[in-house]
Amino acid sequence: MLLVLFVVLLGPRSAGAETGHDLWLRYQPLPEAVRAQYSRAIGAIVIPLQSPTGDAIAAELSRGLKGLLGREIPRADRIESGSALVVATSSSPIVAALGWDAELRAGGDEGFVIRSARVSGRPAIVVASAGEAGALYGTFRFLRLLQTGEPIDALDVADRPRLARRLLNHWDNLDGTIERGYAGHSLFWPSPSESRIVDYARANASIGINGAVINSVNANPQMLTAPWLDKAVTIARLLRPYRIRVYLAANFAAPVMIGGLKTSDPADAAVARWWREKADEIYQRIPDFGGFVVKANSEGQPGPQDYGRTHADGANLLADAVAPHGGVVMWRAFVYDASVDRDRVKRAYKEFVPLDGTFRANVFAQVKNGPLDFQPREPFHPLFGAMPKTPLMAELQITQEYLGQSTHAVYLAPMWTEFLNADTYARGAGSFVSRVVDGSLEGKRETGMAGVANTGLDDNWTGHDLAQANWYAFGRLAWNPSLDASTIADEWIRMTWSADPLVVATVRSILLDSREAYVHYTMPLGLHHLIGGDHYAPMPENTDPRREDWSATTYHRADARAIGVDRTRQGSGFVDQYQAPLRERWNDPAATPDELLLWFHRLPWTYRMKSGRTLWDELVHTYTRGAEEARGLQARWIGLAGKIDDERYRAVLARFERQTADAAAWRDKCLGYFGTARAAPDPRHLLAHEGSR
Ligand code: GCW
Repeated sequence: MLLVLFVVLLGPRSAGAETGHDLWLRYQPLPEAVRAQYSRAIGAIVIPLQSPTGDAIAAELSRGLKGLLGREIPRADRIESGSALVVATSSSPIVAALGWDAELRAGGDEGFVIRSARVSGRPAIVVASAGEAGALYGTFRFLRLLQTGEPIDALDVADRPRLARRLLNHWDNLDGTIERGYAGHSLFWPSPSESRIVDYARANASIGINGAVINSVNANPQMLTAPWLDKAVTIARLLRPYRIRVYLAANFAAPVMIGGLKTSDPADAAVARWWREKADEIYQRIPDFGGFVVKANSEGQPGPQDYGRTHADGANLLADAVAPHGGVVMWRAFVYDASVDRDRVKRAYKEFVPLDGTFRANVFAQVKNGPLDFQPREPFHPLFGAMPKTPLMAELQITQEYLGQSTHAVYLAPMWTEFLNADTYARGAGSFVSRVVDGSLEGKRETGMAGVANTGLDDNWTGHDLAQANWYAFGRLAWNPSLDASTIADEWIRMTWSADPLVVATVRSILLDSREAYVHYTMPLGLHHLIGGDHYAPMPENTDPRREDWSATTYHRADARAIGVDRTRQGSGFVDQYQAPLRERWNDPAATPDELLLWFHRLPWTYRMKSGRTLWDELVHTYTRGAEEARGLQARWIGLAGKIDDERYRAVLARFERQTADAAAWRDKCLGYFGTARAAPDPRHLLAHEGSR
């Protein structure tokens, strides 16, 4: 095990204003003693790779080492004197001579080793991989070791990604706006911001992201026309050296909307031909194109059901078009057609489980972590473990649509690890979501995770400086879904803020407590969707005239007697979409954990909680506690004054001020509303709920 060297940067950094642009790749000078030690070990750099990725590796090392060590490290063709850093693939004679071939082959093109070794009789640190992608990832890992002050004298690191496709999904519209984006306009549209895209690629490569869907799933069909594909070609060219493939969101009605056909029916031969030719055209321009993501028959988007066909018919149509080129289709399971079931959270399972086994091999079902929609807390989506024959790509949301957007500090890794570590019991105890996603549960090779990006053209990329941690954490978990939230936080803090133990401990505690605090002051005890159209402010009274399932009242049903949704066998029966013993556990309020209580149960205000309090008192207690916790996060941040750069300190403080005020507003609004519902029933209100049960 490596011992962490304590690298204490004394005081805030003085040179240059901190915009947050550099993310976790700041490469600030290390303390003198550490610098001297590292410099001795890295006398020269040898990179026998003549390729765009080799150039990217060289550029990153030069930038990183110059920043961290304060000097240029010379590039050499071979090791002549002193000690060197070698970054190479199996095809290099240096690596061949080391005899690591079998091991590197087993690690695959994206795996790597970083090892202290002797090359030509001289000491060296060798970053080696079977492929260039692995050499790139190994380089960033090596830089991280330096950034976080690890000793490098007896290195023996080997790693490889557990998931094959690690993607960002950008909900970027072609006019440059971003759906649910809170950090400025798109990096890609209406025209690619080239230098930003290179920095974006560097940041992604540093955490192992290897694909990007560059347009919104609410897909503009124009994306598939020549002028927009030309721009995609440019974007692909910028991302390629960093081993990031471009994927596109496709509009299912494209054959009609841009192809001049009369139908988009998947059973129509002309439609199939149109998609094949479209795929051929895309691959001709973007040979490493990854494939399509499709949102079909969901929230008004067109899809195969418009023609009486199934989701599988639709997915297979596109899958056949990209299959000859090695592409995939990610068919989203975010469907909630009201005619399928009264309870929205049951609908995707009812539509997709019967289709298991009918999708082509290159189709993923892309499934959100929870069955509703990226709420602050949901049980895991019951599709995980329920479609053993279909690769499932987990979709997480990095952008904080329902979690305070770019105003509230909410570190999402604890929420994601809660999801990944959930036991589906699909093949008995230990059938964790992470094992569904990494393919090990069902022996699947097609694996992946998609994160809805929180990036935009804001200087600091993510609006809130602390939201950069969510981008970072997503990449790390897509690489290894077993990592824990605290380890990821530590890495990120050391690289992004400071290695000062006080800063690390304080920021870590803020991050780790933030999500639960958010749940407490917004939607505690399993409450969900207490919002209106902005998905930000509390709106428990929201009754959306367009759709019952867009209302808040549908999801809490508070009246004089009770609150919550009955999803037990007496209610909507949603519990039975889970395996035993979860279905029994969640069918029984006494066995259901407090955090999910009102998700599964409708309970009287006088219900006795595990704490001994009544349900109403517990709600008051939790909202009050949440608002205090928000103030506490702010107070901890204030303790960092003078310890970190002023620019980011102030920018984050301003957001904490708003967060604290918002948390109090959530508490007051929700307790006021529920208190009124409890005290003074509105008969119309009651009737509406009876009717919807
Ligand atoms: O969370 C909801 C969002 C929509 C989004 C949709 C989806 C892209 O409010 O903005 O549309 O989910 O995931 O398709």
